[in-house]
Amino acid sequence: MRMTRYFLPVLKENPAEAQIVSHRYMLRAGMIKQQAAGIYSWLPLGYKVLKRIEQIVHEEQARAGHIPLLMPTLQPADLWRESGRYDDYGQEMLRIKDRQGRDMLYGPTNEEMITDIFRSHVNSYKDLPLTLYHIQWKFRDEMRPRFGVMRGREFLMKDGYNFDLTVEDALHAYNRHLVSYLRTYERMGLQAIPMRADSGPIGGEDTHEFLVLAETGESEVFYDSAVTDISLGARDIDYDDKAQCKAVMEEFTSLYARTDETHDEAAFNAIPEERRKCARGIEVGQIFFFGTKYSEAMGATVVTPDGSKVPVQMGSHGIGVSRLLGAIIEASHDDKGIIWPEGVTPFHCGIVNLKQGDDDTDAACEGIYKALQKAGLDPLYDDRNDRAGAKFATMDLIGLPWRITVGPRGLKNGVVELTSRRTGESVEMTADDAVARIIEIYAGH
Ligand code: P5A
Repeated sequence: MRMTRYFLPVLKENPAEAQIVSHRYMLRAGMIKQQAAGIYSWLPLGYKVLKRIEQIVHEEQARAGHIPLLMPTLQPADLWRESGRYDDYGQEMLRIKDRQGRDMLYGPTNEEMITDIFRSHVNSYKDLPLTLYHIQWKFRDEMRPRFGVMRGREFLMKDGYNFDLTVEDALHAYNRHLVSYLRTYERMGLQAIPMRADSGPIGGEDTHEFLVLAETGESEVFYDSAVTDISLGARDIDYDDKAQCKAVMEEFTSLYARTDETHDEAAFNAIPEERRKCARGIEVGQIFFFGTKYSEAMGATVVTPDGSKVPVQMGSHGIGVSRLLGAIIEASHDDKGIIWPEGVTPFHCGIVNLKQGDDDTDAACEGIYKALQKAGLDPLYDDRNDRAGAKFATMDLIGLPWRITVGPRGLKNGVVELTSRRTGESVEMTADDAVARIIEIYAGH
């Protein structure tokens, strides 16, 4: 993309309404525009990152064997009357009447609807196990929408639902989701710690939230610092292997890590004092096992091998897709702007032309731009007729992890400059080498 043709409405001033750094940078980098409290338009740069995050989520869901579908945002109230949640959900639910006077709602989650799909089409154990998911907009009329996309009213969620014959199989689905979520977050450059939590309006006994530690996080968390030393890394996981998924789940959840809702002072105090941590975190996901809560109420049954009929065992699993943009920025920025991890960056590399209109410099930039595109990468070429300082400031603000700077002085010596946004380190090399280096960096992403 050429900057002169793009739509990147960056702001010079800090917007007064933004209290935390991710919100500030998302507004300043022209990623989002607020349309009403907690409701945003996703401008091109923000939309691009949102799509990259969605893509990672889809890839990791596919790896775990989960199947995508798409349910609507608007739901009939009658489904929620069946589960009893229409009355229970309270003011967070946005209730709407259609022209026939029928009660509708903008879905805050989809347990009822997916259970309805299941009961309409599945009735034998032979069709299990089954995990369906979608990435769809949700609406929760939050009392205090704030911090930009962190606590929106309209927000994008990946929500998945498993259907199993036995409790043991459903617990495997729980463990499988836990492992697959760990991998999803790690690919985005995040450490998200599973913590025992409260199940709230979704229900069930077993539930873990995934928390990214950040001072600006809304949740208070208590944990054993040893938990921050564990990562999934490049382990090869067989998602069908129950014992393997259980072992990973146990490895990540046996050390003390809880949100304030389930905090147990006595258990916490049993941890050696120097490892006892009390901090704040951003909840980027949550997994639940609730057994037959919805299937029993809504008559979603399956015939077992011995011919009897039982309600199907279920759980649900959510990732805060739009919230993740905020979480990633909170975890990765400096005083000049965002620093995108390679896995989610909106453009792979920025190209800065220091002397627009100079034939040699223009030609060198064009050459780099086309070579990167030919390699399947997505560069952003700042071809504006602007001062170098202004171009650098924009690149730093929008946070592309790599920048190639091209100017007449370097070209005289046959070199351009390759700069890492994270370290600020610059290295001179030929344009061909810079392109090759960028291609090599992204080969693993
Ligand atoms: C699991 C999937 C559920 O709704 N039902 C379907 C279950 N879980 S949850 O924890 O309530 O939500 C899942 C994730 O969505 C994100 N989230 C939000 N993001 C932005 N703004 C909000 N107001 C908001 N509310 C929830 C969180 O990341 C949460 O973990």
